[in-house]
Amino acid sequence: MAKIIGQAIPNIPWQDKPEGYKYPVWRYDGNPVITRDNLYGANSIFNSAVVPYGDGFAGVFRVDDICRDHTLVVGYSKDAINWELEEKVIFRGYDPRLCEIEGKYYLSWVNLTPHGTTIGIAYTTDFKEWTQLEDACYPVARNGVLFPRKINDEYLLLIRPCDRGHTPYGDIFLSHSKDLTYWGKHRFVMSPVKNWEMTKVGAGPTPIELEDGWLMFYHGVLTSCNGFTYAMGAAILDKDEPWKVLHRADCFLLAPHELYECVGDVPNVVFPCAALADSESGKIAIYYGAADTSVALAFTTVDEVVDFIKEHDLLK
Ligand code: BMA
Repeated sequence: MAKIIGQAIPNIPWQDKPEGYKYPVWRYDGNPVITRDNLYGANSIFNSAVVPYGDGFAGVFRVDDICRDHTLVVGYSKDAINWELEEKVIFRGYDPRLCEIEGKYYLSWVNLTPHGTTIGIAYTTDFKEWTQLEDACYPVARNGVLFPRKINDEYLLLIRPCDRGHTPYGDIFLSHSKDLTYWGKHRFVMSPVKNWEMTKVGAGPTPIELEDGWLMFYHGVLTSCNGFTYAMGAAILDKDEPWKVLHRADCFLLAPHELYECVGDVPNVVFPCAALADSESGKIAIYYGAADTSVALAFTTVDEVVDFIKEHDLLK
C-alpha cells in the first residue's frame, strides 16, 4: 500500500466502492451531505473544509446567505456526514481550507478587500476563538492552501493569482514563510495542460503527505459554449521541493455527472476543498462543493488514486 503519513482516522466516513465501478473516485450514495436546509438563512452551503477534531470532526463552511453575502461558519459532526452548523459568522469571504499544523487549526480562505480578493489566514485551537493573521498576499488571489507541516523550517502555501472577476486564466504557485506573515520565495507549480482543465487550475484540499511525495487534489476548469465546467484532478508533488510536480493525471478524477453537480446556482461544478485521509487503512474521503449549492462527499483510497495518477501520468 502507498503510505499516508499522518493521523489515523478510524471513524473516517466510508462506503466501499460499488461493485463493477471502474473509476478511482466514487460518490457517497447519500449525497449531498449538506444543503441550504442545514442552516436557517442560507441560500447555499458549498466549498467547505473539515478536519478531525476531538472524538469527531469540525469544519468551516461556506454559507452564501439570503442576501447573497459570502460568510464562513463553524460546524461539528460525530460522523463527518451529519453536521450541526452554527449561525455565528466567523469571517466574511469564501472557499475555506483547514489545515492542522503543530496542534493549531489554520484557516485559509478567499478574503474580501475593497481592492479584490486575497488569502486570509487565521488560526484556532477550539473553533471558538480565532486569531487572524496578515493576509498572505496583496490582491488579487484565490485558492490559498497551506501544507500541514513546515518543510525546511518554513510554512508553505499554494496560491492561485487571478483577476477581480471570473478569471479566464490561472496557474498554481507556491510561497514560503518562516512566520506565516512574510511570504516569499515564490515558485511556479503548474499550469493547465489538458482540455478538461484548459482555462485554469487551483489547489483543492490540504495536500496529503505520502512516503514519497504530496498528493494534491486540485480543480481544473474547462470553458465550453455554456460557461465554465469545474472538475477534480490530482498530482503528486515532490516531498522536499513541492513546486516540482512528479506525477500528474492527464484526465479528471471526478467531474459533474450527478444532478446535484450539474444543476444549482452555478451548474457543472465539482470543487474540492477538503479531504480526510486515514493513515491506517489508506481510505480518503473528499469533500467538494457541488454546483455552488451543496456539499458532497466522495471516496477513494491512496492506492487507487496513486495507481491511477501513475497510469495516466501526463509527465511520463
Ligand atoms: C470560483 C470560485 C468558487 C466557485 C467557482 C464556480 O471562481 O468562486 O467558489 O465554486 O468559481 O462558480
